[in-house]
Amino acid sequence: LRQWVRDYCRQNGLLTLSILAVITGCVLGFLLRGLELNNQAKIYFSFPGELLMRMLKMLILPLITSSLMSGLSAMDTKASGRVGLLTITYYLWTTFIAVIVGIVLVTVIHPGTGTEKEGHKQTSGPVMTSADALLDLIRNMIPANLIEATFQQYKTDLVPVVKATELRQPNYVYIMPDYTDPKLSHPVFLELTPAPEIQYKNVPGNSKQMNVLGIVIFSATMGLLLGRMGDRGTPLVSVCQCINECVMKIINAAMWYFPFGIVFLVAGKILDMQDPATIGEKLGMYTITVLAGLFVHGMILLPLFYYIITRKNPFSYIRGLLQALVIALATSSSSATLPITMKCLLENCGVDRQIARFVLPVGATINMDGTALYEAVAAIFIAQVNEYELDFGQLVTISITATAASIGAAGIPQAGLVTMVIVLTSVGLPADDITLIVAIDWVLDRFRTMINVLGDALAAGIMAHLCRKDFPPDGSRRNTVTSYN
Ligand code: DAS
Repeated sequence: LRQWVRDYCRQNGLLTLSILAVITGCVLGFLLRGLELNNQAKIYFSFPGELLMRMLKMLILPLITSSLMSGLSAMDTKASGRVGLLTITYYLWTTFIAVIVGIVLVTVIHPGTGTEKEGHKQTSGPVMTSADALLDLIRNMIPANLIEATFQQYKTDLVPVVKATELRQPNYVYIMPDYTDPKLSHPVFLELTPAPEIQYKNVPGNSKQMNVLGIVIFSATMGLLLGRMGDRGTPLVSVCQCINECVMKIINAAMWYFPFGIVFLVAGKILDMQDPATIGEKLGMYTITVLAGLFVHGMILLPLFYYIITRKNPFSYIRGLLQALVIALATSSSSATLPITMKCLLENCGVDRQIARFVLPVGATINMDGTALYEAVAAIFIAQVNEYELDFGQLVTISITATAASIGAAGIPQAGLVTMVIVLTSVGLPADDITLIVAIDWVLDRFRTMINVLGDALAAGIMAHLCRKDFPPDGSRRNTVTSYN
């Protein structure tokens, strides 16, 4: 019995503690809601959870840049081209499938029927087409200033939960105070003029959300070029290898703090949420539609694609990812979960290191199946509440802009809510109506983040299988430029 307990704790101890931490956080949050803590008490209470988020976010950039540069530089040109093309194609395909699942479900269930709009004044939303959304996406693939983009990525951790103000002024959005940040203990009005070429009105900082995309593209390009430089690139590749290994060691050291941080992270969010009763009667069917779509896509379609391609049991693979899925649920940030996802893939799922180092950072940035599905469902739900019949062309527009908006969403809490404005305005729906779904978003955000992480991880398993000839499990590399493992 003592040996069994020792083995169980070594293999599943952290996962068990993390799951118990989520449950404890929920119970504690609901118990403390009755005490009606003031803002100051909430800030102190959320402090351990904020530390957990900062630990994870601190690792995002060094992990993404070092993984991509060391991963791609170790691939030969043909292999990296094949992996890159297969990965991007797979990501776009699964994201589009997720959107179709969402559209079918929200059209069949029709959750918007009977949901009234209280106290809403319609404002003339900005007219923005799918082309605008796609242009904004492409624009942000090339950040004008890489250093600024890096710091902007950090700045967007205070993701604006957009709430249309009585001001109804263009370019102003009301940022709900984020209790975890003492500087923001009062509402903040932000002027947003993200892209001089196109003045989006009432569209929250989507441009700012997307700069991680530019960093990923820069790092991937550097990795490819380093691979071609042979010995001349060795010093920088070695630096990237060392940074990558240091990041993984920091994760191992920090992981035992996670359960403690998760309790306060989850409880802190529950303390802030609106009355569950009012959310239930107005947004019950909407919540069920989104969760049903996420379940169909994440637990049926994605595992089916994995089985069809690899002929392996997808659920034993998913079992190895549970720690990452729990962190995604607790943090609602796929970027913050990235270090844990990388660790699960390498240690539990046996995915080749070079594949994981390329597929995961790219996936955490552009592959968000859960977000795409959610944005399509939410946009059509809002159209139903407005009794606004969408024609086929508008459904096609929603499927394109939801895919583009999910690609542009950063892997941080409620990024999907922010970029969803692109989808709403592309079919002429008022951006203000986001406030119809804000109340439940913090819950749905956790589940769509889990599906985002699951989609990235399953993609890595599929790419490892499809490219196994280039990356044989014995670690020998066929005609690679450098011999890094
Ligand atoms: N929270 C985002 C993520 O980290 C997803 C979203 O906001 O839609 O993936």
